[in-house]
Amino acid sequence: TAGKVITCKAAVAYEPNKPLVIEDVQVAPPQAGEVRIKILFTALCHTDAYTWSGKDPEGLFPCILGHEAAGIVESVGEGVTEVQPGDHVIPCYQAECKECKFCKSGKTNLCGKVRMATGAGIMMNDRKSRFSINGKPIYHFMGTSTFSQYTVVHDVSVAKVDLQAPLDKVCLLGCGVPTGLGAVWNTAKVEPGAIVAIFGLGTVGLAVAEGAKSAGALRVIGVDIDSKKFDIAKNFGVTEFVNPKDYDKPIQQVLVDLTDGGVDYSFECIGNVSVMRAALECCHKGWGTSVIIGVAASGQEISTRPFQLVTGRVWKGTAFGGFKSRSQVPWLVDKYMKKEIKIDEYITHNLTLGEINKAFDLMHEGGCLRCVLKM
Ligand code: NAD
Ligand code: AHE
Ligand code: ZN
Repeated sequence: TAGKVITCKAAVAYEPNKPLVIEDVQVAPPQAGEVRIKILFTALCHTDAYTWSGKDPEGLFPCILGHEAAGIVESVGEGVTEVQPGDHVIPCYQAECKECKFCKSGKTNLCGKVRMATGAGIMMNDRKSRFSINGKPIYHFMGTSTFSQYTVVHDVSVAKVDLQAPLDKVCLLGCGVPTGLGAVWNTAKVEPGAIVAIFGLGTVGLAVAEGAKSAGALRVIGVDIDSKKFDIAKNFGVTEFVNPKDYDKPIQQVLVDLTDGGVDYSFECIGNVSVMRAALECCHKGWGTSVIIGVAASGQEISTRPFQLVTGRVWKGTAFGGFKSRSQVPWLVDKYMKKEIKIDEYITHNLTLGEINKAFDLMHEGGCLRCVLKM
């Protein structure tokens, strides 16, 4: 198949919120610096639903969504040296070129090399899409587009992983689990004995809990409006639960009262700007740090009294938990293989690509953490 167009099934988002359509899609061969991957398993992340909703300023239609997946390299374009056909890989929406100003800074995991293209739904080389249906281009998404049996990505966006690793599990290391763990380990750097609050107990929030537990946090307070999340959250390290619906006072006040002045670290894992404010304001005066993980809709803005920062609270954010993707995703895979981090426990449902709309329904119903689709 190398060098030839491949026709395969993909879920196409034609318009915001309109059900995805399983189509025969033509996938062009990879050009210089590109890799074509046979995707075997993909999960759904809340961010896919966000872009599909039409609220993502970078959301382009028609497109192929999906960014939490694993597969096998089918072919590579000219000049690609770090992977070859047959390699098992995880596509990484956050690239790592190791050469740009960002990669060399030692201060961030963001990479500048292909970010413009991945935000514009095209490939760097010729600014075109590799996906089409009967000659009509379909946009890429986040440089990954994993809701397709084959996809083309930039070589700087591919992490090569252990051949023994089960791809139906490690696909989750493409986004949600590393994001939560890394927010704790890399961004907040939670220390033993800390008091942590987590807003939103989906996969990202539960991975924050797992990270906090492993960092030695003393109290891990989970906040969610869906009481069904509470039972499962215990298994991930959440020690106390708070449902904002049970209180008349603002949730930040509830947490300050519960913790003798506020938490040491808080994490917003929802994408709701008023919760982001609450997450900052429940932090302890003088040092409390709040990390924004959730992605908020276009036009939404955060606010608080500057006095909150003047008096020592710190507001931060994180993308992919601060992990350098190509360098560290293989390390996370190894940690999973050594049973040092969970993955299986986040997978509550398994469906097929053809059932993708049902998978999105499950995500919105609650009771679902990650749903893995077999391609
Ligand atoms: P999810 O939908 O599985 O989980 C969200 C949880 O928040 C649910 O349990 C829901 O009940 C709860 N919730 C909703 N509104 C709430 C409220 N007002 N108060 C308390 N709880 C509330 O989502 P997920 O896949 O875990 O993703 C979480 C967020 O993180 C999303 O915004 C997603 O886009 C974002 N995200 C960011 C990154 C990053 O790199 N920054 C990576 C992955 C996901
Ligand atoms: N196009 C969106 C950006 C959303 C966003 O912030 N994405 C996160 C990853 S979410 C994964 O589930 C991220 O990594 N951001 C850094 C980057 O380079 O995009 C919008 O809202 O504009
Ligand atoms: Zn994601």
